[in-house]
Amino acid sequence: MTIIITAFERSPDGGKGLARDTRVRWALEEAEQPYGVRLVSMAAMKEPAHLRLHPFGQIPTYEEGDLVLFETGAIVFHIAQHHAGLLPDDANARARAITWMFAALNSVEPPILELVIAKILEGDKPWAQERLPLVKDRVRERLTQLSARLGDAEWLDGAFSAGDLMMVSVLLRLRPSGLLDEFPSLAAYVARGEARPAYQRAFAAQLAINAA
Ligand code: GTB
Repeated sequence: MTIIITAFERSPDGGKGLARDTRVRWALEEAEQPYGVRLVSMAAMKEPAHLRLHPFGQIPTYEEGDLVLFETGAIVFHIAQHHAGLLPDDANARARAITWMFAALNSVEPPILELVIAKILEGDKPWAQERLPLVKDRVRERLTQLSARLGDAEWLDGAFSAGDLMMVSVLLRLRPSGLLDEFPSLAAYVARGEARPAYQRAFAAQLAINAA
């Protein structure tokens, strides 16, 4: 069954791969699943046709026959559950990999999003300069904890999994801030993720649309 995802007609990042369709593309590439992409404008995302797929009027969405999904966590989990390559067979290792997916989305991404909001949406507020260091320190706290757990390992728990895919995707959003470089082991971890052929294909596919 053909898989169709949605992505920005033109991503505001100009092809840096930071929009969330990249993590879905990456999962599909790791799982060796072909997919099509329907590009949507910011206006079309808020129209009834797209709202039927995504209640919050966002990208990405995922369609596979009668199945319609939104939320990248659910989409990547669905792909990982149904195809080899993203979750270990051993039940406990699988549960731990899923735990890392949730950790990426629920414990690491929120402070990173706070930073993005503080810089981009609130940067001109009179209190912004006072708040920014506090927000950055909350990101640093999570990165300190994460790098302590990663240690010298290549991936978070044994072989590369959907947990790493999600964590690397979340950490990539930090790159423009320079904060990632304060944590060399995490910067190297992200670079290992980016070096994977599946990520390279996913990145190139979104770049082809956004750099045109
Ligand atoms: N929790 C949802 C998920 O994980 O799927 C969040 C989905 C989401 O935030 N989608 C964004 C969106 O559709 C695109 S990815 N925004 C439009 C809207 O809400 O109206 C977020 C994003 C946007 C832009 C950049 N960038 O330019 O660097 C990076 C990430």
